[in-house]
Amino acid sequence: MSGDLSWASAPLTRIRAADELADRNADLQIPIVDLSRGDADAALTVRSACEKFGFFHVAKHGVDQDLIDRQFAASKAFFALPLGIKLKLKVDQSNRGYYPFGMGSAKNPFAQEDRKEAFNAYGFETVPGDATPFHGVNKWPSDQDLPGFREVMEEYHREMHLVAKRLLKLLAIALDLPASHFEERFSRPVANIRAVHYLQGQPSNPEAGIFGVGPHTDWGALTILATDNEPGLQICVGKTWVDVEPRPGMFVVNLGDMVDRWTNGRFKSTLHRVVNSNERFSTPFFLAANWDAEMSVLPSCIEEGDSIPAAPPTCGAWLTMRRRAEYEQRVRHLEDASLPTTTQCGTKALPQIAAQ
Ligand SMILES: O=C(O)CCC(=O)C(=O)O
Ligand SMILES: [Fe+2]
Repeated sequence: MSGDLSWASAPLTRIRAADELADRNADLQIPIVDLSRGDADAALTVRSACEKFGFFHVAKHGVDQDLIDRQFAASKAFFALPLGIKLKLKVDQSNRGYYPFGMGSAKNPFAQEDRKEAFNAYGFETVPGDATPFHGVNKWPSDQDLPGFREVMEEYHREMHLVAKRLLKLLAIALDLPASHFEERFSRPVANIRAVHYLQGQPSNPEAGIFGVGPHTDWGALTILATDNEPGLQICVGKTWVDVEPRPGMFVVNLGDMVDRWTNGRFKSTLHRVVNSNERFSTPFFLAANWDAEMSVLPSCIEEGDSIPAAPPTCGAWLTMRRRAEYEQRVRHLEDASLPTTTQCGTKALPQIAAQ
């Protein structure tokens, strides 16, 4: 990786916007985008949701409830496997396979380990042994260990990718761009599903820095989340953590850092976390752009006086930087117990990445 990395530590404009939101005492209901409506209509709700919250629910998305149920059944069956079988699939630099409980939080270096276990699979694979971060081949349990798991997860990934394409179209329209604007930079996206299991008997305790998932922003472009309707997800609005109430049959969508950067902070990547009391299952689908897509700011989102970095990184460099920076920050926290154990709502989430 080379180039000017100072770009990555530019201050986030979303913090200023979040404060303004608190001052206006805004309505805290996260909007619902109905995908059965026409593009122009749906895009209007997308626009206001992305400007205010960076989060929205998606209704009438066209994905069969039966597939969602089968996905959760498969995910529960996977986590119920003996640990020895799951550990045969332990994640490596390709980010594919099984994250054991207590392995560490990839996203939140401040909190203690997330109280979860997870399984990751990507839609696009390369070759075994590809040393590029986030590249490689998926790690599936054998048919003997868990018949049918791979098929359901692959089907679910394909469906999520279709929903994501529709959302990218709505995002483009919401930004007054041609509907196909984002197609090129998402022709071979870095896209994964992650089945997550928040364990029974491991409740969160925010004061002690203990979370299902610690406060973080997502690194990619957008995330489509299905849950088992057990509450837990909270988002930071102004200086307050706000519960995202489960809405059966709907997905929760949030924007990641890439869209925040492309839109110069107009569309937000919002700090969120999971504070759960009970066992919980969720499956986010994370969509980032093509590995070599540029993270340059959309010209229509640049206002006079904005300082726009000259050398934005590629999507791949960005993902790699985020992972490395948070790993390094975690090491610093392990070495220095006096550092804060969690990110406060309303403070900056992105780790600083030194220019080199
Ligand atoms: O499980 C959830 O509700 C959200 C998980 C999440 O934010 C993440 O994995 O990035
Ligand atoms: Fe997240």
